[in-house]
Amino acid sequence: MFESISKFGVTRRAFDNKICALYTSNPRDFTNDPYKRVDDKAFGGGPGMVMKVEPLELAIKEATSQQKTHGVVAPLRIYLSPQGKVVNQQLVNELALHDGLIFVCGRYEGVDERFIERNIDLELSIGDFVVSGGELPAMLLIDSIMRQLPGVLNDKESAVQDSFMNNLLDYPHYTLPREYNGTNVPDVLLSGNHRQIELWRLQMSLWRTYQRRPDLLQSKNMTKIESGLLKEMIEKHS
Ligand code: 9WO
Repeated sequence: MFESISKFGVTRRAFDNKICALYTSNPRDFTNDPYKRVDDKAFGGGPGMVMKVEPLELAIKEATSQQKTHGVVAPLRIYLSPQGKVVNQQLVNELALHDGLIFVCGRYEGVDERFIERNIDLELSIGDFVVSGGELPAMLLIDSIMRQLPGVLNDKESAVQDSFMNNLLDYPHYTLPREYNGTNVPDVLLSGNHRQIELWRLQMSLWRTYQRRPDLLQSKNMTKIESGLLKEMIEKHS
């Protein structure tokens, strides 16, 4: 599964340029029974199986020593689960400052709680929904974190990233053809007036955020220009 981020796109470029490295450890390689069991029935009964402590602990120990060989003394150990703190861009930016991260990806109904208590620094969720395992949430998080590492995005890509990261939703985008099925591209985008285009894009970001994610605006200190642009849109639509 993890090859999908090491073999394509921006993340592949980062790995190829050795900006960061990705290693995987499989708990099944650390089992000591003939059936290589990583899970067992839940005490107390109920549906689903629970991942055993020991294979996970041996796997995280191997991952920790792997990081030590690269000079990472104390990697931050993250467990992905619906019970974790929901991730946002600010937390992604903070995680990108760590020398090394270990992502523990559960399966089945979850992992033995004693493993989490003994080995996990941070339990994280990517949203209030359940998927089949922690791998896809981990890859999503790794992608978002890697985009914050110096040298991963080129100037154009990071400009887009920065504009989106000012706690506003993105503005609408258009490309050829100019006219499609009777619908046109907004005139301002064809004007060549870069200042007007910049203001229009900011106003669209503010208006979209106001309409779709007013919660984001709560935590944003708007400038006089931003407040004026939003006020103009609210009055226009009221
Ligand atoms: C499976 C299951 C089966 C029967 C009854 C209850 C059950 N709960 C689960 C379950 O929550 N499985 C999780 C699968 C256990 C931890 C790893 N898995 C997971 C992680 N699903 N969704 C996530 C996840 C991680 C981060 N952000 C959002 C979701």
